[in-house]
Amino acid sequence: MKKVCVIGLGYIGLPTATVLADSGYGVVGVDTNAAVVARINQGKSHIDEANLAEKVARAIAEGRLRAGTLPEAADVFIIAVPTPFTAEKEADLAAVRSAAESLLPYLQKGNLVILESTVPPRTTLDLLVPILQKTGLEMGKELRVAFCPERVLPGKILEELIFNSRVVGGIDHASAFAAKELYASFVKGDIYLTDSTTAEMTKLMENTYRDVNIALANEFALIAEQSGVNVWEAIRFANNHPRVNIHQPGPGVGGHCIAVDPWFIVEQAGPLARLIRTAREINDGMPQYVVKRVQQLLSGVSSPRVAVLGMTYKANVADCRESPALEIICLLREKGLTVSVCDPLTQDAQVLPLEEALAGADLLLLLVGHNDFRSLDPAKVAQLLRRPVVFDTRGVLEREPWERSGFLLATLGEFFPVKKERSLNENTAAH
Ligand code: SAJ
Repeated sequence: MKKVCVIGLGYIGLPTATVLADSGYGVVGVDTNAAVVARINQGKSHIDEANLAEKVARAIAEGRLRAGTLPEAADVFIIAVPTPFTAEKEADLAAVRSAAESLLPYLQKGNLVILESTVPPRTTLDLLVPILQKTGLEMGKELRVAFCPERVLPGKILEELIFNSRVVGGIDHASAFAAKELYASFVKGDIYLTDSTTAEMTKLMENTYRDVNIALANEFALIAEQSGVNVWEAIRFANNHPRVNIHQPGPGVGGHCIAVDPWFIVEQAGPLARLIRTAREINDGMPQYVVKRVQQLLSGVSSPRVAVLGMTYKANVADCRESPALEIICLLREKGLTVSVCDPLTQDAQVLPLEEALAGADLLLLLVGHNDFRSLDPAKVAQLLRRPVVFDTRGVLEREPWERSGFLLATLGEFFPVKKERSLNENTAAH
């Protein structure tokens, strides 16, 4: 049985360690956070991901997985540590650097080191390999080195780790083949071999493609508002074209991937990455736009209260990292508005039960399209709010039932006649 050491037990590392343990490997998971290590050794998962907790519990109980704060000698080492970006939008590779350094005392001839963290192109060759060369082992020949990006969707990680195809980039053929052998033991999707830099770029291109297309959808939404078009309807019709896939507008792009990875290309390519940079700026501008529309909808209301539905970075996940909802909540409070938040999927301290969050609010602001919010009863909501106004930034609320309950339903990307706002405020005065 081969032994694998997984460095970094976060959203990718822990599921990967668990899937490897389920595939017959002896797995040692390593994390600098001692509390995380202790929790995993108790058979618990600190990551909120479908089916992960029970898999961790079983792998620990059966002795196929254990966690520690230091690496151990093994056949394969996988580095899956965070690679955030700095305030200057440059890749922060400190965790990759220290993870690689931590392996040096344990590396032996014939080992394989795989980097899975998303990194700028050439990081494997220019940062990882020089560190590993301190072992004195000949790179490629004596120590195999590869870059293999993950492409799993949070909420479906364990399924996609197995069924998605993978790109494996070796620093040489032997490294690529060695990495393919590891992934072939659990991946049911296709495995494509290439060099490490192409694999690094492939990952960044996947997420940049998505960010640019989300920016296109957001730009369509702003244009639709000006031109009397319902952007959601137009996107649905356009996407009936066999070769069109317009994405969904929204209040901004969150998560630690799509909002981050394109900057790694911009960092490397500079002035060549004009569209990529502009797309980032469009998406990062959406929170401000939403706040401006909220202020319009609340014009004339004294000491306005906003009830926010959703603070996670996307629908039906519990993760709030880089969530545009958090930025919008902050911006609204900075402008002196009272903001209450409801989100059934996160335990954040500021989250209130639905009724409490809605009580007395002048505007209901839907920022995340959780399933729970799609099935809200407009009549019940109307009884809780002070003004029957809802701003849907995800295009998930059905217009007819909300308007039948007396609501003014404003939707991002739909034409919203200013006169309607005035008439509503006149109504409110009498309300
Ligand atoms: N979003 C929109 N409109 C859309 C799609 C998404 O506004 O049409 C927003 C979401 O609300 C969210 C953000 O973009 O705030 C990112 O959401 P996402 O659905 O792109 O998902 P992530 O970031 O959880 O996962 C992405 C995936 N990449 C691609 O789909 C190309 C996933 O496969 C990657 O593995 C992951 O990034 C990653 O770890 O890189």
